[in-house]
Amino acid sequence: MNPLYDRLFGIHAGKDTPFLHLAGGETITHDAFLRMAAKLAHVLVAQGLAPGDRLAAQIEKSPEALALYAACAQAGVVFLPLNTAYTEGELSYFIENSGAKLVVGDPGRAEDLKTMVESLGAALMTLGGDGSGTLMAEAEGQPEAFETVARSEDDLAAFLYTSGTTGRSKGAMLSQKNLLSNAETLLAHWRFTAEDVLLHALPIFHTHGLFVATNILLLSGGAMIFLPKFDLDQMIAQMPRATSLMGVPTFYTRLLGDARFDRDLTKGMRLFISGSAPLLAETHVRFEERTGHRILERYGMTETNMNTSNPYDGERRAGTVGLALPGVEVKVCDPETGAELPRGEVGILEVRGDNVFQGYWQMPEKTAAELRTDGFFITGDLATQGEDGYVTIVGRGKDLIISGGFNIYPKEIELVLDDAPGVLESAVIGAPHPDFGESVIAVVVPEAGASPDEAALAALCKKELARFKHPRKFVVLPELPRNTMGKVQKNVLREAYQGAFEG
Ligand code: MLC
Ligand code: AMP
Repeated sequence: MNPLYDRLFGIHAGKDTPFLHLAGGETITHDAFLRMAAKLAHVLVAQGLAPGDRLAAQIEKSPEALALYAACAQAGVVFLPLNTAYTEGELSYFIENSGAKLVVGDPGRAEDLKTMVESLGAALMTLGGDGSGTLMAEAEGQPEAFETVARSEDDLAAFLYTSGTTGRSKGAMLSQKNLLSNAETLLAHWRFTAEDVLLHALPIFHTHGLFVATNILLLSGGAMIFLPKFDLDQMIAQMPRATSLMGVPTFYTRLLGDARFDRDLTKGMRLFISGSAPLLAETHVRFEERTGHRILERYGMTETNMNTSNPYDGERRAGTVGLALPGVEVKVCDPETGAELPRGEVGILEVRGDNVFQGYWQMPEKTAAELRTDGFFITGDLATQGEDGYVTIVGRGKDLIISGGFNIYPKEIELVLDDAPGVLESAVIGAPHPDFGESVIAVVVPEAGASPDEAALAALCKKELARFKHPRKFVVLPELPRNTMGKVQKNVLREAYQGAFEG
């Protein structure tokens, strides 16, 4: 028995129904997908991977990349997908920290990665967005069936790294039960069936695109229009073939920015879901005016999968993230004492359920700081819950910027800038951005007599940090605003620069 593989994948063996529709017109059936995954599972075993070993993948989105996820499930290997934007330095941390035995990277970066990967005791294979590279070459002669490795619901299925306020990324350990329970809840809640065709334009290295979108469609037996990334023209072209879309708010503001996106184009759609970042109430309203559809907003995290959702049938209330999902408990607590607050008061949201992760890999102190012994996870999000149960996220208790659905922890950028020549200290903040929701501003204080060069700071960020984390604006100040305790007042900076990306 291997619940994750059996329930998501194995049930489709022999089915010649469509699973993936590709932009070029090709369709991959459920059965063909499983046969590809089985071949890959043989490759993993041939590489010496045993159940519980980690496989790190930094690869472009493709059917083969998704089949690698299925292969890991079938072989009992822990899947660790990584953002394709990560630099070599960022990547080496994840490989070392996770103890990954096999790394699958892009063929174009193989030369650069090989030495680093091997020095960390791992092996490197390659997979390109077009299926090129050593992984599929090795899979070529392998059998199309693989004896599924027995696993239990409590075994780990995936690691997803999430950054933290100290700047060190933590590997969130997700069990089979975490993934399956949430997928089953969401399938029922959002009424997915084998008739559904999901327009899939999210990356598959995060919770949203991999677990929320893919796992639900696998469970339902439906199909996905599998686009390599969000491309406005492709979205418009493919929408008439789809029944549903899951996206970050940037998807919806970009669609609304195009006059072709209207009631007629969306008439075959039954559901638009938004999450990963706050959807402006204004976007919700404009969307309904334009299309007649009300976006269904939900709220989740890497550590917890999905926690709350607006209802399918009831009121989808703009500006809220809806109600606790069945099987998930939520409460709003005092940040200092942890005591539950009365309804309507603002506090830190805590959540509990089968969806909540198993802890951070080899970081017991960080796990203890965020995951209570009674099972409640401290999300770090500031929220209120109304008498009727609707939850509204009103801010963040954690120093976090969310740009286009990607999380950016200011500390990581500050650590890079503070090391730059001529920089005394820095403070990184987020400011509203019309396309990405929020974007990054770096406030830099020079050392006495120094005048740091913006181009040099930008170049340093480029070397050290993934593109989406790069500050889009630098500000030089003689000193940072501080309170009487000496703590940097980021709220003062946020207020001062809140219009930086407007107009
Ligand atoms: C790309 N860039 C970004 C960016 N995405 N910069 C900041 N923030 C982002 N999110 C960079 C590009 O590298 C490019 O650099 C420049 O910005 C402009 O790129 P673009 O072509 O406009 O961007 P695009 O490739 O279209 O990507 C935008 C996007 C994408 C919003 C479609 O970022 C995306 O798919 N985001 C989804 C993220 C996601 O899945 N989050 C879920 C996390 S799970 P240059 O050098 O060309 O200027 C989670 C839990 C939950 O949060 O609840 O779901
Ligand atoms: P991640 O660590 O990438 O999983 O991001 C999780 C964070 O995204 C949460 O802690 C929230 O701050 C934010 N988030 C996710 N969904 C929503 C939403 N619908 N509204 C507001 N914030 C959200």
